[in-house]
Amino acid sequence: MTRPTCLIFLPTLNEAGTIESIIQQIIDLNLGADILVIDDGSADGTDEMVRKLGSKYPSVSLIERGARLGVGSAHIHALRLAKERNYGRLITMDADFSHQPSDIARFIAAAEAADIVVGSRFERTESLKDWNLFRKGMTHLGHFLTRLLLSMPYDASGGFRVYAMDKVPQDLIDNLESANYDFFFESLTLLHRRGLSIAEVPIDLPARVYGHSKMQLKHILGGFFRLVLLSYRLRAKEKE
Ligand SMILES: Nc1nc2c(ncn2[C@@H]2O[C@H](COP(=O)(O)OP(=O)(O)O)[C@@H](O)[C@H]2O)c(=O)[nH]1
Ligand SMILES: [Mg+2]
Repeated sequence: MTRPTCLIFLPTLNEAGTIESIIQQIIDLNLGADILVIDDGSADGTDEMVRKLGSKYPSVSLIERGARLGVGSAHIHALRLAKERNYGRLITMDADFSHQPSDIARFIAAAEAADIVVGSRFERTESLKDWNLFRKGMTHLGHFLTRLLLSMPYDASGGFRVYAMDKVPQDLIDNLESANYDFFFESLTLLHRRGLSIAEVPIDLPARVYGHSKMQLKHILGGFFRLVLLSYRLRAKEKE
């Protein structure tokens, strides 16, 4: 059997309500991809569910880190591993059905013509229609600030992505500093600056009906600090 060339990665923190069905839906797509879950010490049995699926499907694997090291840190872990194991593509998505397995085909199609594909919540006016005002406001503010401070025209803060792993420089992965939600704009900005081509695929995000967001105030404040720091560093580099 030839090794799958695509790895699909899902970070989890207490996603017992959705993890089984999202993995099952991905398997049913018959993409021939490996599926990796990195769990950070879920207390609700998420890890047990993934382990069970892993014994049924050899393509499913689990890395248990035991403590909440951050969603960004989990994505960096997945990027490193995808590089190490020579996967051609890494697809990343949330495990709570914010991102739909049925959209993966559109992402793969877009990846034919770009190094990185990101889901965009800003191309359809209805994309966030079920979200509460606070989350909607935060998402739009984030988009406004990444445009303004980082000159990023894309939806830079989402986790539904495809990476062409041979185009992602190893040193760029090694130098990522963001452990939390700031990973998303830090990584995309640096990839963009390195000249990788980026395509956007419009997506809709349903309101979170399962579980709840794991984002905390400290992540929002930390993200803002990271945004300012990154913007400052990029400007300083431009002046060099
Ligand atoms: N491994 C890991 N996954 C996390 C962590 N924080 C969040 N996640 C997962 O990352 C995905 C996105 O997180 P979520 O809180 O839903 O973000 P939001 O939808 O932007 O509010 C979900 O699958 C979470 O379970 C973490 O610290 N470690
Ligand atoms: Mg979510």
